[in-house]
Amino acid sequence: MNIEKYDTLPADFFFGAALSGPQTEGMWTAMGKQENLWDMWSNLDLSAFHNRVGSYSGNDMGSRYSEDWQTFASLGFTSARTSIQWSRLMDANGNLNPEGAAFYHQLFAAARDAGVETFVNLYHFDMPAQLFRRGGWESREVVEAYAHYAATAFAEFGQEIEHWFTFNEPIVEPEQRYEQGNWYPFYHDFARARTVQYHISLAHALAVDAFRKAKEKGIVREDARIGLINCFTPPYTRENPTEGDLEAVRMTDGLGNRWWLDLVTTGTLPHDVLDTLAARGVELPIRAGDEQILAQGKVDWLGFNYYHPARVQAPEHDADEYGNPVFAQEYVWPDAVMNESRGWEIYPKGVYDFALKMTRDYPELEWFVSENGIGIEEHHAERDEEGRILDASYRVPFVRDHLRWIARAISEGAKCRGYHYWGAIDCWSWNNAYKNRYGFVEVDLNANYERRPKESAAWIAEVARTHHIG
Ligand code: BGP
Repeated sequence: MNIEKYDTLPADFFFGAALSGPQTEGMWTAMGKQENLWDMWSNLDLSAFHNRVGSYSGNDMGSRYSEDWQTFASLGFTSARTSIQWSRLMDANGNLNPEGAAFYHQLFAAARDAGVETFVNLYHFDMPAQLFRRGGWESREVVEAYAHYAATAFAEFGQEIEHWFTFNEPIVEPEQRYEQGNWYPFYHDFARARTVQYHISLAHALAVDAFRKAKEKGIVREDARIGLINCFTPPYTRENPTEGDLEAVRMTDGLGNRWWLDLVTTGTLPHDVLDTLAARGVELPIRAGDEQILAQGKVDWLGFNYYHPARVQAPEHDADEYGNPVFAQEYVWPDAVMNESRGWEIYPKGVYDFALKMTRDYPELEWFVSENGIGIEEHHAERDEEGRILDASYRVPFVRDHLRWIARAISEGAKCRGYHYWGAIDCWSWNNAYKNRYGFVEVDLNANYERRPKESAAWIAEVARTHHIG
């Protein structure tokens, strides 16, 4: 496959950065911010975080945002997506926190001054702690609270922001917190995870509904659009698969990908997945009227975060040690190229395969690559005489290969409009904290978060300006 010949992206293709409030802002108790789940976990057990760097730090963007927006502009980026922190915008009574609102007005204004458009996401794994104590995403009351928060954000920033997103990666909290027990509160409960997934779907749809109503009333701009962002994993299995392998692909794809794609294009959830869940005794908390709520979930466009594929096969056991149903197990592909720092497979063709799947199955859907990037341990990184991190040997091929496959997908009809790089300036990565660095720009934790371009920065700036994938 001669992928090198796909070396140009369309003139109107946009480049930008992806980031989130909890991973960048810091200032975790300032401006009336309430505790969120990350602060709560950091307070409970700092040793769970790499080098004991808890949620408090962000990457100091809260005080350096003017500099950071200018840095994005200097990389040739015309947009950047961050998130509003629910725990900063709203107070403990569910009312607007004016100090939090003022912070975001300043943040967005500084982006405009730098010539960067802010895309705003409303939720990035950051449940306010007091709402978690009241049931979190397992509770309808919290779903309603989210819808109220979303409507408040539309009212406050509706004239400033054109691009809105309800959720980042809504599949991640069900998996990490409720099913796989990796993140606080460490549950291993498949059924609770699906309840959370279902409630987040309702919350998404209620927020879209609030957005449409706000638009009708002129509360949000006429040109405003709303979308959802998810980490879609193109699913693969072994060559010459058994029926069981194909079934593993169906459910992996169904729960992680089609669930959200169907929701945002048709306002429904995939019937085959719901049927299989019911057949395995997994009950969703469905109430009368929910169908009408979900029907509001259709979006204007979609964000596709792409890091790695899913390689699965038929499971050896159909239940795990906790009694949860198991639909698939990992298939170790012998040819896989791994990012050893993160434990994720590097497979640039996956973005193309999934793009063509969307083009085929959801032909009207417009989308962009809303996150992609490579996080490498740079603790002992090689540096040049000026102290610049020499990262081009791995970061450039990673981004270049993904961009080429995107260019090819576009040439075959994919409605992909742009590319946002994750963590363009190094940031805090949840419990990995600063272990793996994604940035074109280094954040020096030993020098008060000082920023310094890495070797790859000049390369991406050139690509973003010329649209030539050199
Ligand atoms: C995505 C999240 C981001 C970001 C990124 C990199 O799943 O949306 O918040 O963190 O992955 O992953 P990590 O930070 O775990 O290395």
